[in-house]
Amino acid sequence: MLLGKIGKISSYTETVDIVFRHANKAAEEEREKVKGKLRIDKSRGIELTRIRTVTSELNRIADRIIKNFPSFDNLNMFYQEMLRLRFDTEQIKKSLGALQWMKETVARIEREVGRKIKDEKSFRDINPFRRQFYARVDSIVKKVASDFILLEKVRKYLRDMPVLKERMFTVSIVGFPNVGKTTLLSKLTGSTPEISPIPFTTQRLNLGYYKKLIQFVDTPGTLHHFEEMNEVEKLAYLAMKYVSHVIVYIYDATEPYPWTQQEALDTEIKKLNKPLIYFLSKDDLLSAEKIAELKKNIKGLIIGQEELIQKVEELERNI
Ligand SMILES: Nc1nc2c(ncn2[C@@H]2O[C@H](COP(=O)(O)OP(=O)(O)O)[C@@H](O)[C@H]2O)c(=O)[nH]1
Ligand SMILES: [Mg+2]
Repeated sequence: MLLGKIGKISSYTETVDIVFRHANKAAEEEREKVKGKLRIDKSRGIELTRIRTVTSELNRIADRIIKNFPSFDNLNMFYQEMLRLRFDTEQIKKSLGALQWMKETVARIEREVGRKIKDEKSFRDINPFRRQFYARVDSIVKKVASDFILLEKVRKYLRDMPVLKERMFTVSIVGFPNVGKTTLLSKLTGSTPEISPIPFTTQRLNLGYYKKLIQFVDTPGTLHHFEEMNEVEKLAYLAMKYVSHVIVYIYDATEPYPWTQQEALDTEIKKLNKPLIYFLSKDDLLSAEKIAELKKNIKGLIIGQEELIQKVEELERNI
């Protein structure tokens, strides 16, 4: 879980409305309590309650956001990079800092105005202090209007993110399109892979779980140029780079893509320096001679999913 429990982050105008409404309600309750007191004491009590309520409500709103947002530097690189696909992460930090500034500034002004209200001798002069306070609070919250908007966008993005279990032993299934990656994932992890929706795209990142112990990630696309990948491909690539412990590279000798290209992609994948397992798909379509020849050429080539899962479990125990 990346985000703690934060509901929708309201806009500047909504926030000011909510806060002032709470303050007015608290002031009405206070009005009941101060009945029978001197006019100046009544006025002081009511207005102090009002400005304190504004401050505490803004505190509550800011803290709920600040405390529940993930701390980026502690996030797994997968999530850091994933956020960078959409957002300027430095700006997110600044926006969280802006909320901290907002709450501290309002608290300071509340102390300042509170002192004036306490010192004021004429009840007629108390209301203007409150009006001043409201105007200043409004302009402070307005200064962080764009921060509220950004943080709400980030919140929605994080809420809809695929829940990769970044601490689980993870295997990425990689290879050219149509070599049989998704089929293999389904066979290894049950017929319907657990599917996570990606916001704003129609495509999905396929995740599958073997005995609740091993997470498999299906990697769509050809993984050639990061900039040219669509968002799902990028996520799959980032999962392979930052979350996977092992990569299963699929060779398909029926050649939906030319063999030389499959070898070239293999060379690229090797650069990630992760334990690499070679798997031959569609062996049912190949002659025994062809399979023997491939086994000779590709060291450790695995044929059949039973042998594959054995190998993965062995690595899971040893890594
Ligand atoms: N005969 C045979 N066909 C397979 C095998 N694995 C996948 N296919 C077929 O190859 C095509 C592409 O498979 P798919 O899993 O979608 O490939 P992906 O694009 O790598 O995910 C589909 O028509 C599958 O039915 C296999 O082991 N044997
Ligand atoms: Mg597929």
